[in-house]
Amino acid sequence: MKHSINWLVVAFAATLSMSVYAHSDHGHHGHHHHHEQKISGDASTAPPPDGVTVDNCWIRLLPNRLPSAAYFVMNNSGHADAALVGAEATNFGKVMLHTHQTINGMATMVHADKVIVPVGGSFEFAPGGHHVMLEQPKATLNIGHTSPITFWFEDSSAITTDCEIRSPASLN
Ligand SMILES: [Cu+2]
Repeated sequence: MKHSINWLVVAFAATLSMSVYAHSDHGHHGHHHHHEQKISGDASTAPPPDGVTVDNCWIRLLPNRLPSAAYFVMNNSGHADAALVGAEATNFGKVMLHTHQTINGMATMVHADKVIVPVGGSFEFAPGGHHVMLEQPKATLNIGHTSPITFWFEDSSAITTDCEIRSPASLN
């Protein structure tokens, strides 16, 4: 009996990881080295988003090529809601908008397809919630230095912000 119970656990875990994977892969374009998000165009020529600023951006840098995460507050003083659909970073090979979700009682990270920054309001990416997941570092990053992140919006506008690199123990 113990054997069959173990199989149940394995099957359950497999189902979970598949559903998480399916969710996180939504909108992805396969495993190109490009970004798995609805990013289009060249950030250096893209227009800036109307009235959107990114404030207090920082990166919690983890050692040993573990995924790092970026946090910030996005403010929208423009004329319409802003729809953030992706991010990219020159110093990381893989960048994704993530949030935390509890699926069948298990806290997990899932890809966030779109984040609305309401007009006249703001949206905070913070530890425990939304974050920009930064994987596959391409350079040696040093605490106290900055690293740029480009944020892409649904209307193909983009904004690039320097984010301060902080230690793994940082909470804000
Ligand atoms: Cu994540």
